[in-house]
Amino acid sequence: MPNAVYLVRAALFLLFCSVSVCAEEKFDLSRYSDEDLDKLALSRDGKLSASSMRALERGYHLNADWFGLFSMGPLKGDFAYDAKIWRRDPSRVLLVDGLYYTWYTRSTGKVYGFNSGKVENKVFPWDKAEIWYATSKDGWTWKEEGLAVGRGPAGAFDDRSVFTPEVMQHEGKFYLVYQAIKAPYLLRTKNSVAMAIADNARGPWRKLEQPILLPADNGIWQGTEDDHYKAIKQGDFDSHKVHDPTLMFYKDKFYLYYKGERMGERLTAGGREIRWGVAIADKAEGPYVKSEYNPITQSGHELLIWPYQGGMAMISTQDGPERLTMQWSPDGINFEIKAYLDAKIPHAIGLVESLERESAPGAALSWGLYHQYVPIEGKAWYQWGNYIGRFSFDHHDGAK
Ligand code: AAL
Repeated sequence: MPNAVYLVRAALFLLFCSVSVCAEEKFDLSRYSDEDLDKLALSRDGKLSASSMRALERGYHLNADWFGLFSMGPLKGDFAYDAKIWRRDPSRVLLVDGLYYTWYTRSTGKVYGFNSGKVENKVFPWDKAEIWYATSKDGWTWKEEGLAVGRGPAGAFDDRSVFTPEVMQHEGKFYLVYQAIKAPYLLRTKNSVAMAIADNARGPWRKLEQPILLPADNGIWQGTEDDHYKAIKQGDFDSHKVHDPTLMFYKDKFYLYYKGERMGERLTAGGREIRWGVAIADKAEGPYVKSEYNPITQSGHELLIWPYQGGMAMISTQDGPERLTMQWSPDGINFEIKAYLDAKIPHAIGLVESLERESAPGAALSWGLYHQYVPIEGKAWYQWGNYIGRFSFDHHDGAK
């Protein structure tokens, strides 16, 4: 009876094979060419270590053109470092009538952190903040132009802070999407994503009356103490925060990518459990429907995603097991790792929309904006200075 023979063989296999030997026996080497093996310094006759099998499966010898290195430096004019003003989280850079524009979080005043004893005290550089914009003729010297979107009146969903903007120019209109917080700003406070629309890059901006995206409402806090690590039920990946909104017109729909944070946050093999999601709408103003595939990543921090070759390329900068990777997806949802990047990735990158981006995976990153922390001795990281700088990304030629 073939079935009985099969069962006996399977039982013997399970009894006597160590994990790695079994994996090696099951591994289908015929799927790989001599060239694949040679590039990974492997031979068809030799034994395969677990690492070698992983290298073949993940294609470590492929996609060298996706690898590159970032360089970063300061800017001039109003973006030169000012210890009294926090400027951070720059949006994409738009080229409008020969002038570069960017929008960013701007705030002033002492930062206390949480539990300072007074709920009015500013907790982070992005607390009690506004969205301002600046322009530049050459991308190096920037002029701060003024307020784009301010906080709402007391009682409104955005009365405490508006920050971390991203911009989209589409069919003659400008759309700002940004994070909003209603007072008080505590550790357990949830935030929302809001939108403002303008006919001109210089405004005026018309805010939508209601947020376009909210955290999932299916987690349960444990107890009443203001501790965001304590939850009876964690809920969805975005049950606590919806951050870093990034809006794109893609496949005739509006894709709102974002970072989710979860109630009762725990650790993964890559550190903090941070994931990205996407919500999709037929119209720019919404309604936005969260994708059934969410979370679409198991990693990442500030959103960094751009259209490439009919799909979407992205960089997962920090947090999670796939941190420091460049990935690509044919449909904006199902991403595969293409390259493993160097740890020196700029924070909160704002891409330049006018760059040619199809010639190479990193072409969209030729230059752009980011924010830099300026450490101050004896102070916590959230009290350090912030300024907006400029980065470039260069394909790394191993022969050099
Ligand atoms: C950043 C971003 C969002 C967060 C805060 C400001 O790294 O993820 O913008 O809210 O930190």
